[in-house]
Amino acid sequence: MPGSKVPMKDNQRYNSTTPPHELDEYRTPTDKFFVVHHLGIPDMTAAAWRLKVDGLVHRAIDLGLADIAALPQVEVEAVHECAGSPLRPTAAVRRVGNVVWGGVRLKDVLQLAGVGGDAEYVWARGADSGVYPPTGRDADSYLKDLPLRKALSDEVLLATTLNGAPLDERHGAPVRLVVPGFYGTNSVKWLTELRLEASRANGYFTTELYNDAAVQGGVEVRRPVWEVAPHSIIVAPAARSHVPAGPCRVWGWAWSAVPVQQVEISVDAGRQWRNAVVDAREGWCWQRFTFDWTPQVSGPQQLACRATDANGNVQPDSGARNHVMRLDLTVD
Ligand SMILES: Nc1nc2c(c(=O)[nH]1)N[C@H]1C(S)=C(S)[C@@H](COP(=O)(O)O)O[C@H]1N2
Ligand SMILES: [Mo]
Repeated sequence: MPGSKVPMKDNQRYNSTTPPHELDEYRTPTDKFFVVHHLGIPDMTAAAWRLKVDGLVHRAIDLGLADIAALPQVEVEAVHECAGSPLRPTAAVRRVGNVVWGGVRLKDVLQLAGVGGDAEYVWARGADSGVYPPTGRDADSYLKDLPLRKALSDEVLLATTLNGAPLDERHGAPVRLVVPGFYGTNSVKWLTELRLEASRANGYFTTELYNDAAVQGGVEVRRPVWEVAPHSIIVAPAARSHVPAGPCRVWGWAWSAVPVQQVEISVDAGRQWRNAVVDAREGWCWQRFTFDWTPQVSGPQQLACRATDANGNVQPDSGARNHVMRLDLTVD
């Protein structure tokens, strides 16, 4: 509500990461699903929750949970990946999970207000506020933006459930945005406002942080951290494990904003690469890959995996949030 700021329950910046070898189920159970918040957790109660839809709309509206419950309810299973620290965009944290979200389509909510002809972006605001500890900057809310075309896509939800249970407060209860195909940072938790605008939001977490420097035609450009780049992780064998000599099944998960078409495995520290078998993508989920390996020598070995997506984008070797994962183990 304008002017009435939601108090914070705690001001603790928080993140948790599940190691790849524990992500051994197609659907990540909620207790193994990572959590990230930059400013802490706001003190939101379901009864008091309101969502404003305003800006370039035909009529500004204000919704409560009963209005959300009255819209068609849908589920989307999707991979959810954190882009990592916005201050270290080239570090790979591999903070990821594959979960089922339930709720309503963002487009159905926007249509209640009517999208104005000049609207190009949807700004999404969370109720959390306060200091972002790594830089000391005071943020008066967590504000992100989406291109309107993505916002109107069927897979983008205002979620009220996670893995079939009511969303818990750490994951953004009572209502959060979920943007399959885009990095987790865009999936605003504790959502309180959707605003249609002709330009990008000028928030700290939109146009200052979370923009990658890139060079395009010799000119330096800044690219919003939106679409997920191809990525893959080895689930088994685990890093630093000992595997017996003899046949060994190497397997893991691969994903990207578009389907992954190839995963290659190296068992010799990146000198040679061979194709793994990759399952087809279902919806917005990650894809399983498997590779049968019979080690030829015993002792320390290094495995690596590398995904290529349907647009031909391939994981870089180093220096990116999605750079190739390498894993050391010992063959006994
Ligand atoms: N309101 C709000 N939404 C937020 C954040 C936040 O700090 N505040 N963190 C974002 C980041 S960086 C990620 S990766 C995801 C994490 O979602 P999860 O904790 O449900 O896994 O939430 C995003 N949404
Ligand atoms: Mo994140």
